[in-house]
Amino acid sequence: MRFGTDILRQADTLAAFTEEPPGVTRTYLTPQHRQAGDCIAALMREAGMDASYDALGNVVGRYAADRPGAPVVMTGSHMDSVRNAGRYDGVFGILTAIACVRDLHRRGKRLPFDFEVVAFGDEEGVRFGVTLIGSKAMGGSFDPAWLDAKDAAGTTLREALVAFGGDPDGWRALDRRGKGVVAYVESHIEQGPVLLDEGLPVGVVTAIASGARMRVEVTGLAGHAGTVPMGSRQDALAAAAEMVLAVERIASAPGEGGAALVGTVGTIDARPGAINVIPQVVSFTVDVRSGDDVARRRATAVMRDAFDAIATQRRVKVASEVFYELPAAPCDASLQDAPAASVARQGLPVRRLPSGAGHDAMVFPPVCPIAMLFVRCGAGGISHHPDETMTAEDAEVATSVFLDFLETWTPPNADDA
Ligand code: HGY
Ligand code: MN
Ligand code: MN
Repeated sequence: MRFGTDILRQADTLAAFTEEPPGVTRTYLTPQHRQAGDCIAALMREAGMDASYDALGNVVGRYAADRPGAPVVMTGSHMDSVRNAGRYDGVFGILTAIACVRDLHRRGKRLPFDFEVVAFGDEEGVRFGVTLIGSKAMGGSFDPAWLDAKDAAGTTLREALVAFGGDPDGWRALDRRGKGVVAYVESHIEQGPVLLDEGLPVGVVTAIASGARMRVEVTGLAGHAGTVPMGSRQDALAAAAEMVLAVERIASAPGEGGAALVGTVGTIDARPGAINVIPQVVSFTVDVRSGDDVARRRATAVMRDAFDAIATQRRVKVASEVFYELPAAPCDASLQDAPAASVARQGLPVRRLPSGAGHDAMVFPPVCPIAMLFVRCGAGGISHHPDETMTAEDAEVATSVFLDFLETWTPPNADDA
């Protein structure tokens, strides 16, 4: 195998850079971020690329074109993870691209474009609650207010960037709009069961689902668990529990125009957090997705109305804030056709499918057309879980497809950029 075995071995190496062994937890601007970034930069250099960290801790590898003044094609994915993650989410998109460059370099081949591979430092948003930090800076949507976001220890993003050796004010220079980038194409594990169920190793993404994230805080009244009668309680956790079920109920029904929805309460915290005290303040988060922006916005509004009604009925207070919202990102139809043709040249059926997961690609439309390639996940398609898995054979196929795309696609006139 030219690529697959090496890619999985490299993913195993990166998985060891974790804050919470034996699982994979690698968050932004941590020592583990540095370990993974250094390892990826070394792989890039060994493959024949220049590689360096940018101001925000992304690792950027460049494989120069066969001519000066060539347009730029970008790819990449994220090197950070969720808590207790799998080892291929994000990482596969970085390693498959480096494998392509290594093969080109070995053959002494250059492309008609500068090829940039980016290992983004923060896509998941676990540490500071802000997601897609590196890709948003490159896509022109970085918000400097994020520099004051704090992690659980009270460290601001600005402080963490300085400690990491980054430059909190360097985000402006990362904006790639109008800088000759003509395509962004990302490879990623599917993180779902579609390709697995249909017996296909790869797929071509049609669009990336829109997402919104809410913070909700419910305030009731603490009291003695043994003496406060049930009928007179203002139990913040019981109210929050009813709100969590409302999220599930609303997201389970078809959205506006029948659009599919998903809704998740991933974190919840009850205070004061004693076994014999009625909870007074409960905070939880809601993640709402749909391929349709209108349906997602409508469902979010219906959820917030439900929270208000439940709070009134239970004599507690509720405050909800949408702190993150990203529109659905359609992949560029003509650009998509190029990797699709590469799939067909491998003798495989071309399966086009949407992505329910968010990806760095979704913030690049202001820079250039985007396309994505999916590779099959095993174990029922599970992801964001240690059981996330893929095979070396599928890594081989996906990398061969990506390499074929790189060697056959001719960028539009650079003036279009
Ligand atoms: O949440 C997502 O869809 C991605 O894993 N950040
Ligand atoms: Mn993820
Ligand atoms: Mn991902």
